[in-house]
Amino acid sequence: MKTVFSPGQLAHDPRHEISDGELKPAVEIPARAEIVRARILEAGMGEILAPEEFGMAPLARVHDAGYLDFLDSFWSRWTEAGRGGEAFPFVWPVRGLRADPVPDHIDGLLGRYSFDAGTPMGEETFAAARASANSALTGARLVAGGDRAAFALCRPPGHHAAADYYGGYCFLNNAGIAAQWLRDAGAARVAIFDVDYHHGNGTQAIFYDRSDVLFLSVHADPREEYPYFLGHAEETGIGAGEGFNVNYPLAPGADWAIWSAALDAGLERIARFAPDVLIVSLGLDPYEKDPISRFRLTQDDFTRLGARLARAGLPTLFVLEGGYAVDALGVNCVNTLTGFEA
Ligand code: Q9C
Ligand code: ZN
Repeated sequence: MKTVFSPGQLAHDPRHEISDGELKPAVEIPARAEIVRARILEAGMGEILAPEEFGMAPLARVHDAGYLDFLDSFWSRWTEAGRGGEAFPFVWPVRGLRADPVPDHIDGLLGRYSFDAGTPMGEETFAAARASANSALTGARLVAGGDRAAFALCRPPGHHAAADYYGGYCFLNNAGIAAQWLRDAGAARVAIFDVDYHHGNGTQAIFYDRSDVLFLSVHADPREEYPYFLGHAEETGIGAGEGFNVNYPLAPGADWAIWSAALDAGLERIARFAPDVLIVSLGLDPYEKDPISRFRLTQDDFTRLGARLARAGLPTLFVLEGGYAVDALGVNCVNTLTGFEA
């Protein structure tokens, strides 16, 4: 299958993040994408294409206009306020405070449009996030055009970003943007299966009231793990979306036997939904040696994952999400994709 990737995605190059309440070296770094790209070339997996430019319109189908304007104007506002380094939010409109009116000052805007302090922003962040979304959109166009599958090597990732907030290293919801684009291109139903270790809170929130996009996620139980405030089993959708959101929270420590039982349950739900396209939010952080995660998938389990996804028999767009065991990312990614193609 073809891979879509732009070197422009590397321009977001954070130094630090706030993790577990402390300032630490950033883990969502350009090397993640470079290692995956190198392994794809080494494995002779197929062509690597540069994304096409889709402009702002497909982003605005999913994201709030004020949020996109904030991302676009962030660096000029930040430097006008006399700042120059990477930015972290530090005040939020939580219960009892007001998210509307939107503040004018950049410090207020950072809090209004984020949900965690773990996600650094810099001068090139929005350009890199746009390039990442263009990779997802180009992959969607390949699948819509008849390719059995495509791999969008998205970085920065997307699944924690909702319509009007960033966080969890995510700024634009690449999988959600691709899903909406596919709907607009004529797909009646799209399923998004999120296998990242962390719950895809942003994707869930975007499609929560809709029955045309089925969202499913296998992830660490939010009682015990980030993002803590979404991803429980009882979140099943609202209104027209009731029954079209499916969470499989698992206790930390889950191995392939436990994890793949949830995977199979999700695939059964997808079969009943009968989508035109499947999007896989491919987080590689369920890996046993991932530095920030506590599931126990082995390198061979990723091959098994690809093979099981292939059995759904659907046109499939893989969109990279998390995964931080940098040396193993390439192997686990290519194992999934070749497992699918075998
Ligand atoms: N000990 C993605 O995988 N830090 N984002 C959690 C918990 C944030 C992960 C620290 C993790 C965000 C795309
Ligand atoms: Zn993750």
